[in-house]
Amino acid sequence: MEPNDFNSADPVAWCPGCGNFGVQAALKAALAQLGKEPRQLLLVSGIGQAAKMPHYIKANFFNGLHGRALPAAAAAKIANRELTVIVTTGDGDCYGEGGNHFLHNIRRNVDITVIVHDNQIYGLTKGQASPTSEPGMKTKIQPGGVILAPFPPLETALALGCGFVARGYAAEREHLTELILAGIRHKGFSLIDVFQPCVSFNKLNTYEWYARRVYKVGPEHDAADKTAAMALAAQRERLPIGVIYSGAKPSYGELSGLDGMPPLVDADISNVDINPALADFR
Ligand SMILES: Cc1ncc(C[n+]2csc(CCOP(=O)(O)OP(=O)(O)O)c2C)c(N)n1
Ligand code: SF4
Ligand SMILES: [Mg+2]
Repeated sequence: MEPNDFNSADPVAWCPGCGNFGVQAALKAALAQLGKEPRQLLLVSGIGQAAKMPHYIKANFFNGLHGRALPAAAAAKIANRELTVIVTTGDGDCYGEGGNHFLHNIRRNVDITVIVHDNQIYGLTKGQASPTSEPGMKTKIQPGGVILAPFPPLETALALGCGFVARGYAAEREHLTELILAGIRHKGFSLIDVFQPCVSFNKLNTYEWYARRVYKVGPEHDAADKTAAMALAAQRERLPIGVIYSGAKPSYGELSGLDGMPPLVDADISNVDINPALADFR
């Protein structure tokens, strides 16, 4: 497969220069290397600029409510574990409006890959602070600057026992491609938080801002060492990108016994009569 095999016919409505283009290119390259057909993939999203991604990639997709991508993705994977299920979501969508789903789907550990386009702002709604906005950043809604400490996605995921925690940068496409592939190949919930400059509304966290801070995690980091992972995730001056943590953990399919059974999508429902159940709702 080639990246262009995943081109969609939909016109792209992102601003020129948006970091989302880098994430899109990395995702298409990763899917090409994975070698699966578009029909074997499911992209799931909620609402936001990041959540438009499934429109711009040729694959099955489900575009649902703001913050609600994760339960839909987990349910689809449980029903049809042959599908490769990938969520493309924003920092607001995943950590704010969908924060509770984020916490409990890490615990649930269904085998899905979650790519968070972390532009540290609400892009679609034109520039309000998001859960990951820097303190002091001024917006139209926060004219005196953000006063809250940011939500720490990597540390939160590690504290909840997430089996794969990574961070990428939209301008480091080949590096991000490798992270996405590693996340897809990990069995269980995998988180890839991606720094994604929003050139129209985030005038603080620009390409130049990230270039001064982002660095690649070197081979000296042992991604199986959770204490070392937590120390990396806690860095605030320099910002590490790479696989922060990777470790085996029983997935939902293994814990529930579903992995040993035929997938729900293949179940024989010819003898199932749902009318009595529906009657309860009349
Ligand atoms: C429940 C709900 N709350 C608020 C909104 C309005 N809304 C739509 S997108 C959005 C913010 C999106 O920000 P983010 O998830 O970071 O995505 P981005 O556009 O930055 O990629 C908001 C607040 C909504 N659609 N539904
Ligand atoms: S508003 Fe920001 S996040 Fe949305 S498309 Fe434009 S640059 Fe990208
Ligand atoms: Mg955002």
